[in-house]
Amino acid sequence: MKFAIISDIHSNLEALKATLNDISKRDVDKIICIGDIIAKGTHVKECLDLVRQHCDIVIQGNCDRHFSATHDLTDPFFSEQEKTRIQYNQSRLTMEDREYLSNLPFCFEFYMSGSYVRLFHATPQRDNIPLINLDSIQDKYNMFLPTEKTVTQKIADVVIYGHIHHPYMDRLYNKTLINVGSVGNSFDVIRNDMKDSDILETTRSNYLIIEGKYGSTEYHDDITFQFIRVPYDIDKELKDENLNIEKENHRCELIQGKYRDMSKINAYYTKLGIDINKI
Ligand SMILES: [Mn+2]
Repeated sequence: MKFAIISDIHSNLEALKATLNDISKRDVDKIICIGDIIAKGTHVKECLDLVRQHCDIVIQGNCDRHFSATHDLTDPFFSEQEKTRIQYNQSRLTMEDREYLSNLPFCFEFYMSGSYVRLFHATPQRDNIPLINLDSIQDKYNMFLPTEKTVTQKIADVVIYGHIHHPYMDRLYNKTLINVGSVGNSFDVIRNDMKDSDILETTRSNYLIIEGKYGSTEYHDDITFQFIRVPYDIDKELKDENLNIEKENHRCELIQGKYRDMSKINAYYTKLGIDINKI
């Protein structure tokens, strides 16, 4: 069995089409989306429709939950920018779309070639955490532990998640931690003009293929993890940008691979005693 795992499409239609086209050439049995179909980009409804058409399993991301929910926009908690983001996304969706997004599951789990694999959007506790990639060993270990939101109370052997928008694989305590990266909003937070490579090393679409014996609790068969990067037409995606109220931030992320709110990232690392501009 071969599963393609996609995440963080963020209303980027060209990226999603290029990714689905690449998947279609690889003899994949199922496509699993692990969240954040909408928000940020222009093509909200188009991306949701394509995901619903092509994906066999869809997990809820923080943006799917937040932008499909009904909010009291007179609450001073919402900034003008946040109100506009919510209104833009909801203006592109039907009530049925919003119900679909708000009822998506939190987690999906299965055995594959002996390994217990758990998929969720960000962490087993919640779908939203700061965008970090220098977590402590303890933070990483916690990613494998069950919570009241996981399907079973097993400790996972393999965890596959999204949310941070850049792919990586790590190993600890015989376990494997994988981030699939983002289809439509790939960026890196560790940046330095003197050290950075070509930006296309970052800004292409990212997804993962996992292949092995589905449902098998025995270590008799091989298991494969394959990271794939797909180029897509960024200029074409940005052509309809006049519709999008977040266009400056959005262009910066898609073209330069830079997260829109670096002050949030800087504040997070400062608390850990790390000056992100000096690493
Ligand atoms: Mn996201």
